[in-house]
Amino acid sequence: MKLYTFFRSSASYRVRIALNFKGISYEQAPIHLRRGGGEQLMPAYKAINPQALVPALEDNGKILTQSLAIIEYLEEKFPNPPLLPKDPADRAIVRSMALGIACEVHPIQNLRVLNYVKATYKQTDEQVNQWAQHWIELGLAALQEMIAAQPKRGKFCFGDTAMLADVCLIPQLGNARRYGCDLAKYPTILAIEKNCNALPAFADAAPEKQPDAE
Ligand SMILES: N[C@@H](CCC(=O)N[C@@H](CS)C(=O)NCC(=O)O)C(=O)O
Repeated sequence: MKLYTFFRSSASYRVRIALNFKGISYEQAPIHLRRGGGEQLMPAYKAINPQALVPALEDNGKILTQSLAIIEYLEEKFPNPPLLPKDPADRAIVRSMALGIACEVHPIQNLRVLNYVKATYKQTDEQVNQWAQHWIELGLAALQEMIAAQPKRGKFCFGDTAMLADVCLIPQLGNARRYGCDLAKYPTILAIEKNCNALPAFADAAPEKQPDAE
């Protein structure tokens, strides 16, 4: 498999965790999101992913895009170890936590959205950071409440095994720090982060460990 990725991209980071978690070996094709105005916008990459976003995964000649679609593909093809619980209601809870980050938080603090807000509405870097912080903190607060409220409370977002929600949470925390969020408000989440990063699948997927890290 070949992963089109950028070390600092949190959506790519999700897929790197999932690949490691399932013990799948893969090669990396780095796409630099800033160099030359952004390699994701160049025709060579848009031919791979017309959405001009990383990640994309190439497997057996097929190109897959959108990190959660890719991870669900990996889950179906390589069910063990699982990233979703067995019970349908539990699966829905874990997916809801994951989507709370991937659909509600991440897209509105993404590079192209922040660039647009900054340029079109003449915002300063500080104002743009405040925008990102606002949405990230709203999402993390909601997630922390969801984690605390469910009876299967354990070492991870849902029980004692890392799952899809954790795969989305850990990369989002990197973005939270980059935009200056105060993470001390989320002790449950910080404890989960520690437990996740003790696992090689998570630790090896960290941005600073990637071949294209700067
Ligand atoms: N929903 C997409 C999000 C992908 C995404 O936003 N990727 C970012 C990096 S984390 C990107 O490529 N940004 C490029 C840009 O904003 O121009 C997914 O989960 O794959």
